[in-house]
Amino acid sequence: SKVAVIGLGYIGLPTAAVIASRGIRVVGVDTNRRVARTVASGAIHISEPDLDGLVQKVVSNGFLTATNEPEPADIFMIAVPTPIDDENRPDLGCVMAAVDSIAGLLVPGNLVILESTSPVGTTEMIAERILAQRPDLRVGASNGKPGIFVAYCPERVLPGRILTELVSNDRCIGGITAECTRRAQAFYKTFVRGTCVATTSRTAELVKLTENAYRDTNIAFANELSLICDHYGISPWEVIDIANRHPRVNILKPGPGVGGHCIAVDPWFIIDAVPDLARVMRTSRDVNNNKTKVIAERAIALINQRPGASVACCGLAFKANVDDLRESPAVEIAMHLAERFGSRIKVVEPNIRELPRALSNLGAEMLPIDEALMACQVAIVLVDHDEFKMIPLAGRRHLDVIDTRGIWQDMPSMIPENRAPALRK
Ligand code: SAJ
Repeated sequence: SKVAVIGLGYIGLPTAAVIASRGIRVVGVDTNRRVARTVASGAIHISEPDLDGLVQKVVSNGFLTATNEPEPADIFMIAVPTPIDDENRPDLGCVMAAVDSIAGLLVPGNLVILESTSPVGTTEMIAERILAQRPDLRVGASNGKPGIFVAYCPERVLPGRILTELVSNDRCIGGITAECTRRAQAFYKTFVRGTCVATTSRTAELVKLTENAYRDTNIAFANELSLICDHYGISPWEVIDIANRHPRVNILKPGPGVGGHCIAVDPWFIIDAVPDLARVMRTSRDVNNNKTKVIAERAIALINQRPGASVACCGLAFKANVDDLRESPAVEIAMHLAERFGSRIKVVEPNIRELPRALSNLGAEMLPIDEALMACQVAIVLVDHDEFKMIPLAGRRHLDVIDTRGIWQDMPSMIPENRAPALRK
């Protein structure tokens, strides 16, 4: 059989490569010509451990090809972005465009799978959209004759561990009909080692949103707690460490806010649909966004107390040990600081080669961690990269630190975010 994967991003490309590595013919489709060309040449345009080698292998042995235009296949997987707009409403434009691009190619027996994070009801909407363009088709099977099969199967891999989690994670698979589910399940079992749990498309859609909303809410609890600790002048790291020794307590880590394109986005797909019911989720979004503002304000207040001091901004990525700057609270905070303090801001981000233009235009420059800590009098830790955790801190007593990730708790001169004297009311 042949699989067409529509969208060659962080999910589509690794998925296409893993399926191709099982000896199944895969065509990757991306409307971005540069992306399609890059993949077709056996190279990759995103950074993810071990993906380069895998793509090179499956392209050179012919199991993975890439192009701009969808072509006939047995199975179509849609893995395109579903962002939110300025009003926090889901933007399904890419999904609908992908559906329209394949509708004309479908023949009875084809399986269409949506992987993109989507509001409840989207998969049913897709099926209706296809049937509106193709009145000759039906969904499911009747009297032994197949129509097309439509199912939802959300991705749930963690960036940085995608190739491992793609195979080992349990999957949740929800078809429009039971036969749709069964067919999609049979397909996923060819490359997933985790359990492929069968359900309905609407349940699968809500499961995906629930997972990320749950994490967002739990991080919000930690972020709220960090401000409460701050009020009392108590270390949040110590409170969490001790509280987590309780067998039924497991508090996540506070930080400078929640970034990435999933956890900070997906709860809105629920909140937008049922605003009156999603009250904790809504508040969690506000709490996490507010944490970013609070950190920016505190950093500005501290830097204002050190006229002329250079400031090491440690980390830009949205989380540890990745190069992904999308929706990163660290970038937002660094931008605020660079807008005010220009060339006094020294950015440290070991995972990227060049500073984003917006920051360099404001006069900020990039330094390696050791040089930055030597040259600066103030350090703002925004990401818990391994490189930062490993840096020896002895002899750096001159530094005033706001450590939003709690990686330098042992540092003698540290001003934990909850104890910055300048900021105590
Ligand atoms: N964060 C904290 N404190 C924590 C944990 C995370 O502040 O204790 C922050 C991170 O720094 C980051 C953000 O939250 O800014 C999100 O990071 P993450 O590692 O929790 O998640 P993502 O966005 O990399 O991936 C998530 C995962 N979802 C869950 O863990 C429920 C992943 O499994 C999903 O596949 C992915 O979203 C997605 O694509 O939906």
